[in-house]
Amino acid sequence: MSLISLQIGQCGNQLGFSFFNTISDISIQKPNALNYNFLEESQYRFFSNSEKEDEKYFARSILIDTEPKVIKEISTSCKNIAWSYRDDCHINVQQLGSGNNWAMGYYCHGPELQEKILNIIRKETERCDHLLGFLLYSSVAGGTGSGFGSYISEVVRDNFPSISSASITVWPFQRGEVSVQAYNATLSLASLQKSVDAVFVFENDWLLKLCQHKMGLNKSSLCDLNVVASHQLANMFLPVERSCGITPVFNDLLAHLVPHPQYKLIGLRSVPQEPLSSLPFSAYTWPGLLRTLRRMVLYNTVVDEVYGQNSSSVNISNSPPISLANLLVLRGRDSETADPELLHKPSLPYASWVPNTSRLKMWTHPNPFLPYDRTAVLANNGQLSASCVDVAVAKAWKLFSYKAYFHHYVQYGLSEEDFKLAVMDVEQIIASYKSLEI
Ligand SMILES: Nc1nc2c(ncn2[C@@H]2O[C@H](COP(=O)(O)OP(=O)(O)OP(=O)(O)O)[C@@H](O)[C@H]2O)c(=O)[nH]1
Ligand SMILES: [Mg+2]
Repeated sequence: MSLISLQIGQCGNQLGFSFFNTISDISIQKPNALNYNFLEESQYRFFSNSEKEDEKYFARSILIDTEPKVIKEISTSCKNIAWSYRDDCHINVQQLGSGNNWAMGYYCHGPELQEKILNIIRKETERCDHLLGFLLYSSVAGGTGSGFGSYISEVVRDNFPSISSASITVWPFQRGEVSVQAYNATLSLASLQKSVDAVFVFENDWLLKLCQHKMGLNKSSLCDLNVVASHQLANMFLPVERSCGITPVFNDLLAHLVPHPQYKLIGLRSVPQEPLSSLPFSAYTWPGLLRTLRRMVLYNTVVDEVYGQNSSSVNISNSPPISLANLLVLRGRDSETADPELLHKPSLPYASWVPNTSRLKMWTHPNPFLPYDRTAVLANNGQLSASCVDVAVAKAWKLFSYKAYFHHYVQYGLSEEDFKLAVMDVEQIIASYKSLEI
C-alpha cells in the first residue's frame, strides 16, 4: 500500500526531500519501532527497494522542475544517505524556470511535458502493488509549482480518476517576495479545488512562527520551515493501527476530512512543540496534549503558547472558527487510551449539517514519533485555513483592477475571462466557508 509523491518546483522539491528524510529517519535510519510491521509498512508506503543488491531505498517520488539547480542539489545530497531518488524519476528541464508566472507553467511547460510526466508516473505506479494515492508538493507563489503543478494535478486526475490525490500546498509569506504571488495563488487554488481531493495548506508565516517557538531559532531558513512541515505530514501519513475493524489508509483519511467537495482546505496542528534539547525535562500527558490542541483550534493559532492552562478558564473573545471535520493522530505510549472527546470539552463549533458521528476521528499507533514519547497531530477542515486564501484573492482582484502585471499572463495564453472565472471559483470557496453555521 503505497503513496506516490510529485515534487514540483523549488519549494515542492525541497519540502519533498525533507519529508522523505523524516520518513527515512523513522523507518530506515534509526528504527526504534516497537513492532517490525510498523517499520516495514512505513518503508513500503514511501520507498521501494532497489532491484539490484546495493541496499539503497528509492523514494516513491518524482522530481519535477523547470530549472536544474534545485534537483541537482538534492541529487548531490542523496549521495551520502541511505535512500535516493530513481534516475528515471527526474524531469529536470534545463531552462530558467517559469519566472513566477502561473500561465507560463500551465500553458507552456504543462502541455510540452505532459507525455513525459505521464510515462514516468505510469512506470512508478507499476512499482506499487497497491497504490493508495498521490501527494503533490508545491508552493503556489512561483511559476513552476503553481502553474505547472496545477497542470500536472489535472493530468493526474484525468488519467488516474479512481486514485485519490492531495496537494501539499505551501502558502507564501503575507509580505511575500513575489509581487504577483496573489495571482499565482488564486489561479492555483481554482485549479486544485477541481483536481485534487484535499488541499493541505502550510502557511509560511505560521511555519516561521513555529520554528521560532518550537526550535528556539531566531533566524530560520526555509530548510527549518520544511522540517517542521514534514514532521507534521509524516506524523499524519505514517501507518496507524486498526480501528473499528479496519486499518485506516489514505482514502479513509480524505473521506473523513472532506465531507463535501466544496470544502477541501485542511490545516495541520501538532504538539508537543519544544526544542529537542528540552525533551528530557518534559512530561506530556494525553489529556494535556489534547486540551492544548483544542485551544489552538479555538484561538486560530498553530503555536501552543497556552499549554498547561485549564481549558475551562480559556476566554475566547472572537467567535471561534467553525469546523467540518477533525482527525486526530496520536503516536506513542498508551495512545489508544486517550479520550478524543477532550477536544470537544467544552464544545468545539461544527457546521450544523455534519452529523455528530462524522465530526471527529482518532487514529493511534503505539510506536513513538521520532524521539517524542507522545505526539498528537490534528488535521482540521474548517474556517481556519480559509483566511489566507481570502487575503490572496482580494489582493489578486485589486492587482487585476489596475491590470498590473497582467500582460505577462496574457502573453502565455491566460485570458481575462479565465482569470475572472478562477477568482469567482475561489471566492465561492471562501463564501462557502464563511457561511458555515453551527
Ligand atoms: N516553506 C518553504 N517555502 C519555500 C521554499 N522554497 C521556496 N519557498 C517559497 O515558495 C515561493 C516561491 O516559489 P518557488 O517554489 O521558489 O517557485 P517555483 O515553483 O520553483 O517557480 P519558478 O521558480 O517561478 O519557476 C516563495 O513564497 C518562497 O517563500 C522551501 O523550501 N520551503
Ligand atoms: Mg524555481
